Amino acid sequence: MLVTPDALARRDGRLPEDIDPQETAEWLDSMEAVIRHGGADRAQFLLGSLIAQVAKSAPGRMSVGVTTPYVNTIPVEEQPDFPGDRALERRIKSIVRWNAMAMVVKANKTTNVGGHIATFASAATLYEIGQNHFFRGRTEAHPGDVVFYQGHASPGMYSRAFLEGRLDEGRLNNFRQELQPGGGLSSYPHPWLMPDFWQYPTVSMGLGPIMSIYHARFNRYLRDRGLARTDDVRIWAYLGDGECDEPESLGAIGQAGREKLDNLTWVINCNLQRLDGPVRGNGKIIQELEGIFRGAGWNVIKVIWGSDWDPLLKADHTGALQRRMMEVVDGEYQEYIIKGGAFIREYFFNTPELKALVEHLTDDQLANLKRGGHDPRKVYAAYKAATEHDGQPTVILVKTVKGYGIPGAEGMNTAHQAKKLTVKLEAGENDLTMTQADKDKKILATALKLFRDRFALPLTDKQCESGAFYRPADDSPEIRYLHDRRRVLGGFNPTRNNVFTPCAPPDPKAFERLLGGTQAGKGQSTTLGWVTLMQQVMKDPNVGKLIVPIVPDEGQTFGMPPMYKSFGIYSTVGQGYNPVDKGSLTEYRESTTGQILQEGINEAGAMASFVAAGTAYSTHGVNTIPFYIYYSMFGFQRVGDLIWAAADSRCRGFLMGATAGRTTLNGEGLQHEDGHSHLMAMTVPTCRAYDPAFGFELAVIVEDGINAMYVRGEECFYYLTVYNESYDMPAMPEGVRDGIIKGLYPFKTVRPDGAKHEVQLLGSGVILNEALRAQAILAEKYGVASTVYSATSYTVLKRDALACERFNRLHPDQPRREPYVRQVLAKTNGPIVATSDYMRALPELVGPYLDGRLLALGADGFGRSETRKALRRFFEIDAENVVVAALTALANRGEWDRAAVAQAIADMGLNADRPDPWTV
Ligand SMILES: Cc1ncc(C[n+]2csc(CCOP(=O)(O)OP(=O)(O)O)c2C)c(N)n1
Ligand SMILES: [Mg+2]
Repeated sequence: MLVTPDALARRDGRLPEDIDPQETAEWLDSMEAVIRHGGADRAQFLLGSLIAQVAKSAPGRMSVGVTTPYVNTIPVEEQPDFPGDRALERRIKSIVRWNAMAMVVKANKTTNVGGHIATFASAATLYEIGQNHFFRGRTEAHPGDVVFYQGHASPGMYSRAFLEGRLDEGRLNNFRQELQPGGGLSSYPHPWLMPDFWQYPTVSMGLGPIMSIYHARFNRYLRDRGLARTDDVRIWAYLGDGECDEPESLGAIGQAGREKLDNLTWVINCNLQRLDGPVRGNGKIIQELEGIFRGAGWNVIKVIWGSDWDPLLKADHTGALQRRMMEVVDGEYQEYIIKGGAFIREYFFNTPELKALVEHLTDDQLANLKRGGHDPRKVYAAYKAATEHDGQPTVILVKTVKGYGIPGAEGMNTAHQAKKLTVKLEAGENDLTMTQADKDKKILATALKLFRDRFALPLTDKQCESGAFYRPADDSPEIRYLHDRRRVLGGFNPTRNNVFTPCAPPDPKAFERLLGGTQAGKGQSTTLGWVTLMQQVMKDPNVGKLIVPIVPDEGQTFGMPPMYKSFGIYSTVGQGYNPVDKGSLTEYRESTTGQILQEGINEAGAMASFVAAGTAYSTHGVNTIPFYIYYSMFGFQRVGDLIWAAADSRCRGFLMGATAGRTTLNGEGLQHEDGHSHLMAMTVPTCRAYDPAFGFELAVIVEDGINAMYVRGEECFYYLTVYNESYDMPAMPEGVRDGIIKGLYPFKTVRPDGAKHEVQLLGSGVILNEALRAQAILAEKYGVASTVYSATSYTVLKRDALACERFNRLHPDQPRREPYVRQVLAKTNGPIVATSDYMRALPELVGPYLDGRLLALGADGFGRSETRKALRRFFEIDAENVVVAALTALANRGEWDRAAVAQAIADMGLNADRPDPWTV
């Protein structure tokens, strides 16, 4: 029985319905008989022959095995009529091509800012069909389709926006020169840089694809939870074939298949080339991708051949042409592009039978037999079929030519990097007395004219040679047509909704529970504190339903199961089984209205969900508030590029780095123990990173964070580390709220009677407890007074200090601004010692503002498995090391005797001669 993965996926894992059991039984009986009498090999042969027969009789229609023949999936008979004006659309497309090319060529005449011509050249038809017939714009009634444009194709999008009158010539002149007066155009899609144009960043290969899948899934979530009407919204993603090698590109396609995301369409531009050369020179990328996608439950539509091939395939009675199409590898197909018609006749049509098939065609006609992606009818048919397909996401695999129509670049391995046009000058033109500059000018002018002629652009030689931008008059048929089409489709695309509508603030009551602290002896970890907080905030009348908890298969580690039961895990299909823990308080409850996104072991996917949820304020006008909780080690380090893309997307929300710290997640060892994510968080300009020590700090930061992002409209996101160590949580002291948010506040002062010396101790996260313990030892054993501060955010302290420093530097005649960290510490006495579960470099960020008083300890080096106590001693961040550091710092100021420090090292049980912890 042939059961293809495709058939299985379409039928929820059940076998297709048997509409004629009698006939089935006869077939099965025959096969039984073959196996009995002829053996398994004979059965295998017969099956193979059957498959070949099916493939021939219904090419591309029936999936027997995971791939179909190397022909278009949609047969000519099922191709719909093309609804547009083909001639006009071609003229518009040619103009878009011209301006896109001119923009890059211009930019590189006088600068070295770069740009890409070949990518859009190969994809122009793919985008123009979308623009004239499919991509919906944003209207009052419809949020518009979301299109993840291939990053390197951006000149094409700018060029179209220029024709649409949305960008002027000045902007085009400043492509990749964003700091010029009047503004420029960003190299690639960057919502941060062009907030009312680009919706999502895509240029880091693989991120657009994975984000598009989770965006499509999040649209289902919004619909099923009644938060937004998303049924009619389509997510389009444009990918390069080379891009598919990125693990992020294909890593989540199973999710889209499983969840039947038929609101998702991918268009993979298979120009067979990436940056350096062929994507699969020795194979066939389209066939490889077809198998992968079909296996993952996608609807696959191949657009390989243009209409010129249809009569040839029709005349191919023996299947010889189809076989030849299949046996030629991509490397050879590339050669045909550059070698011309005679070569194609000789080497592709390489048998008398094949040669006979094309004897009526000239060499030029052979060279012009188009690939499917340059044929609007074929592309339109594929898009239409994709948008009408139910129950599966669709991938359209389109064969094109990289650098299509670009003189000197078409089909060449160098096409990707081409920034100008080249041609070989004719003998007569190649005058030996010409200077190189004149020669270059001549080459460019000749190439531009070739481009003009190929695409029949109405440009004079003079316009052409100067590479001038071209826009027909507003009342020209081209511009009128283009506007009519976009009007029908609802408006322009891409456009980003840059209007943020604030929501009502959460009731402060939701945060109160954590402010009171825990009962003595009944400690709590900050991670569990977060779970407690979530359970309150998710019931808040204003923001409760907007909270989107996201977790990648670590919920049990973080104590989340009670949330599974009360809020449910979102599933597009609900729960078709009884969970084994049914009825318990921690029941694994899946539901179509569940609020939690449980992503499986998939930090990249979870991050993509975070982006979808954290940008819904823009895409859908819904202020969903994602809280993505994960092992802190597997965040910035593992999916840092997605976090960067989230920031670029102007994403809001909370990243919760759980089981944080190099010594606190004590048993898990080197790969799990995070002592540096805070340094990485600081590198993301819109990320506000906090390392709270107590439940009340967490509550204050989360409340202020929600208000900052969703009520006051600040464009940022938060990173909070939470730990899995339980200890008594104090109640919030008076007057510390502001300090918690600004990154530093004094928590406790101890001044023993007659104290002559004083130190300031900074602690963060759980390691604040070590600072407190050191404070007690310093007071009791050494008579030293101290104040312990909770340093909740070195990032926030640093950014404030940088802003003050910059202001002071540039405004020498105005009153100096004092960084907040100085406002708190400058007037205090004695040295400042900092300790945390993070690297020394973190507290040292504020060192320059503390008059040389800071001595930072930290967990530098690889983690390892041990008890917390042993690890904190190992990394020299525990109370005893803080004590010695404080006495050393006093000795450095001449306030303590060095011999007494040596004694303290012995008293504290420290080994002075062990190697640096970061070297072992
Ligand atoms: C993560 C990442 N790695 C490398 C690059 C550099 N890069 C930009 S485009 C490109 C080749 C793209 O080839 P393909 O995906 O086939 O797109 P095409 O231009 O052929 O349509 C590469 C390697 C990148 N942008 N992102
Ligand atoms: Mg490519």
